[in-house]
Amino acid sequence: LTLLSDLRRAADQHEFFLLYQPKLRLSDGHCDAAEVLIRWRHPQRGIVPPDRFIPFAEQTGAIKAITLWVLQHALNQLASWQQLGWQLSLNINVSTRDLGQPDFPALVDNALRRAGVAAASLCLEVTESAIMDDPAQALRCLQALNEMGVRLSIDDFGTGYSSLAYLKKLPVQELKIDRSFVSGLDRDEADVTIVRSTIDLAHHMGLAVVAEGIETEAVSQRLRSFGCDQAQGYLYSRPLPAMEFIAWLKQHR
Ligand code: G
Ligand code: G
Ligand code: MN
Ligand code: NA
Repeated sequence: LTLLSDLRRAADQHEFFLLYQPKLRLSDGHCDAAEVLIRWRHPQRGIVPPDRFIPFAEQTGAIKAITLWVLQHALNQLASWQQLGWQLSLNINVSTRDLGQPDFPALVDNALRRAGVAAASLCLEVTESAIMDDPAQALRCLQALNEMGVRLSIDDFGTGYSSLAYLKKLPVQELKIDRSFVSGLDRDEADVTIVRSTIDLAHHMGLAVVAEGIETEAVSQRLRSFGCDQAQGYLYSRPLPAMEFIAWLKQHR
């Protein structure tokens, strides 16, 4: 339970840091985006992964400050990369609580302005379960963000229970296929069926498709043959600190 007070202090004490995982175009490997992933360097516990503290932060309301911290730091980082000539955009994960907050679009707008970053350089990832927690509120929130020009992505697609009726109404541009369907693509025919139908569904709805959790060349090749647009995974790169991400980009291009 001390984790809660620790969590409240973490942002002030500079215990959070961000990693960036490259997101590539599958057809030619071009990379112009990354997903931002938070880590917590706890003075006693060591590196605490987000699975361990994000759900907890959601329950206690600490998530609000964390999301704000992530937005500010990631967008400042993006602004300096763009000033150096890197044409990049970032994907940032938002939580259920964030979507339920009526002033969330205004917070995002404020963070973009303060950093001097165009809304189109930001893509927010929202899970299906966050949307289904309060679909009407999520829709209002996503509509406001969409009107600002922020791009929107459905994360962990296939693991929640969002109905296609909702998906149809949402102003999203991207769908991320959960890695639980991706990892077995080279051997599991059920996964093949699910992934191919998801790609077809997304394309028919005008959405770009990202596959996450790609660890082997065989999986990458299958996804390319299915027409998947973008890819993330350890095959290309693990999530990296900012400096290493830029070093990776230089090597990669
Ligand atoms: O990077 P990793 O696999 O440890 O991430 C685990 C989970 O934590 C993922 O579901 C990811 O979406 C979530 N996550 C990572 N960074 C953030 C963040 O900055 N904010 C929120 N809300 N979730 C995050
Ligand atoms: O839920 P979300 O998609 O935001 O979670 C992304 C998480 O997946 C991050 O914690 C990241 O560290 C992890 N991840 C990224 N690439 C791979 C991969 O190739 N394999 C596995 N097992 N995890 C990955
Ligand atoms: Mn994500
Ligand atoms: Na995911």
